[in-house]
Amino acid sequence: MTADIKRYRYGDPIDTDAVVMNIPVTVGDVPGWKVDTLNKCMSVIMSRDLVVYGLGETVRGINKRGWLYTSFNSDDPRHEEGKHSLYASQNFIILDDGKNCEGLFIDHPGTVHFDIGYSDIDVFTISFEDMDAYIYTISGNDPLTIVKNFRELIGTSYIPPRWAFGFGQSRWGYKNADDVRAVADGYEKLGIPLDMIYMDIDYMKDFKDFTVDPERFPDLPAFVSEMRKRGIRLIPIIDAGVKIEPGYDVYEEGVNNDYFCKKEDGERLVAAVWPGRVHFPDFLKPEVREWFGDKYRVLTDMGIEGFWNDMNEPAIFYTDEHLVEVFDELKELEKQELDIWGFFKLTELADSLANSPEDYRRFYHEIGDKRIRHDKVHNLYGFNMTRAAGEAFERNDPDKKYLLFSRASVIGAHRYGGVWTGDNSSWWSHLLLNIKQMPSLNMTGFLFSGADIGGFGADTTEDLMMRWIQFGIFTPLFRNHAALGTREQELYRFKRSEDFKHIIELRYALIPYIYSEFVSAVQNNGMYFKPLSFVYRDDPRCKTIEDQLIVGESIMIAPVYEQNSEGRYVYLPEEMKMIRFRSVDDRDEEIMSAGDHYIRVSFNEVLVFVRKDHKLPLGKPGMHVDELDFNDLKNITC
Ligand code: MIG
Repeated sequence: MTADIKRYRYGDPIDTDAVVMNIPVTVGDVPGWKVDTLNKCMSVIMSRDLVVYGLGETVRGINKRGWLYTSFNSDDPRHEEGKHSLYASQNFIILDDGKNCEGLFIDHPGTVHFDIGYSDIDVFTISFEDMDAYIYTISGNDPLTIVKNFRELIGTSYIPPRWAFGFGQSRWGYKNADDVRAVADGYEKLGIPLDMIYMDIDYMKDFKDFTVDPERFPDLPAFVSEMRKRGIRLIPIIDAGVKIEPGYDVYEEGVNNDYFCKKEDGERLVAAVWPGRVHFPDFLKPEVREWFGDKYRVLTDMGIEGFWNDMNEPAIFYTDEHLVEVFDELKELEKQELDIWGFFKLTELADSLANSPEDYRRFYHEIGDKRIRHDKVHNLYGFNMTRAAGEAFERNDPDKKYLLFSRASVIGAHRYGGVWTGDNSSWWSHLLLNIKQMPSLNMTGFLFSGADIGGFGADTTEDLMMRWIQFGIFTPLFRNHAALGTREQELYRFKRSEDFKHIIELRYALIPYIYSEFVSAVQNNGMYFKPLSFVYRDDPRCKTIEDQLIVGESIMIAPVYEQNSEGRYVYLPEEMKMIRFRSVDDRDEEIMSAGDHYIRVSFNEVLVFVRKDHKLPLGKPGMHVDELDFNDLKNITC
């Protein structure tokens, strides 16, 4: 296999641990690209037919042509198409003109710009702030072979426990055990299956990692087992920053052992995030990972079996230094008579406080005996936080699987956990974005992934939630999550709760298929979600279809993602059997010919298309994954 992968070296690359194979360095430049080390960039002319795939979690489409994407993990909750960066940086791309294709992996932990026909519609330029990188070329006859070869290079993706394929309910704002109980009650009362309830930052004492607020959760171990008896697992959040508070063990140990990131002058960086002033553990150091990873035991000892790692870009609300600068400038402004430009400056100044590029240049990491400025290895931070947890679980509990996923990510992190796509909004466009992000994430090794279903920010509507759930039942990570202050969106709150129940039951009946397809995609370095064009290579129509996906090997889905729509156009690359599900048992089947069809899809219906010569196994639903019978399956064939 290694014959299909070549490695090129530029400058003095930092070891990122993205790859698990040691490929010898080929002397010379990446073939086919014009490399300009002086200007720190490389470019290629794109033919008219060329499609560019990859980049994992970004805005816009499956075909990345026509935009500028920047790899720099960013806590930006407005995932609009004008943005260049989200929380993740997956620098793997596939160039495919239908006949020839090639994969490229840019192994670099700092800022990388992918200008894919933005500055010049025909030119693809990759540029660096520091051109210290290993660049891998991955060959293969088709995109799936390239993905397979690439994934061998980066190592096997994370597999969560089977129960993590159940449905999870989350909301920022469940304040205490009673709030969580009420959620369990709400689902139970209507008989809607549920496996997980997530605990957001409010469970902690003053937002301190590895603490539990004794007033809100007076006896967490007892509460964990109470919920387990009801078939529900609690999944707490862990944030990256450690609160500065004398007497708090995590803070004290971090200070005493020199585990926190420092500034140029050797003082520890002080940033403000949820707990107030915090220090950032230097996760790039193995001993810090070991220490922080072991801390998860505080919660696993109480019976907790899963976590989500947040704020690990790391997100910074402000630093002491930057706050002083901004206040100084504000005072200057106050002295002047405010004109319109002054007014704009005023609002910009306040906005400039969070996640400031200067702050990311203000602190350092220690890698071996080298001190490296944070911005140069920025994208490794979240990876190494998740790795800290993943490695600790394996070290301390090798026979057990934990659920683990992260907000920030980079290639390498896929071996330790999954990802969710962060703070989307309750917008129809973000349902479509979710559909498009999934196959891109899968290419880059992130198979256990999903979005906040129903949307995190803004107020959802019942119909948006319904259509989103109807797509979400196919995503491995299947979680309804919403922001503090937004409309409550637990499924039992809606009027058509019966319809929601039927769709969630359908998910549970599909779990035997979903789980086995997921695991086999991981084991074979394949993709659980594929664009149609990866499967139907000879059908040129498929490369333009981004709102239908192949799920596993057997089925195609065509979700509805527009408000008030009563159906949609679906393109069938070949004859398939369409199943129209209203519930697991209430369904119709119809053979559909290849070609374009307008298909009506009522509010309570999900369409599944079974591919020719494939079968879809369907089980019986249950209230929890542990209750499902994975052997009692009925095959629907085409
Ligand atoms: O600044 O913990 O993306 O899922 O609910 C917001 C509160 C912090 C961001 C996460 C979101 C979570 C929220 N967190």
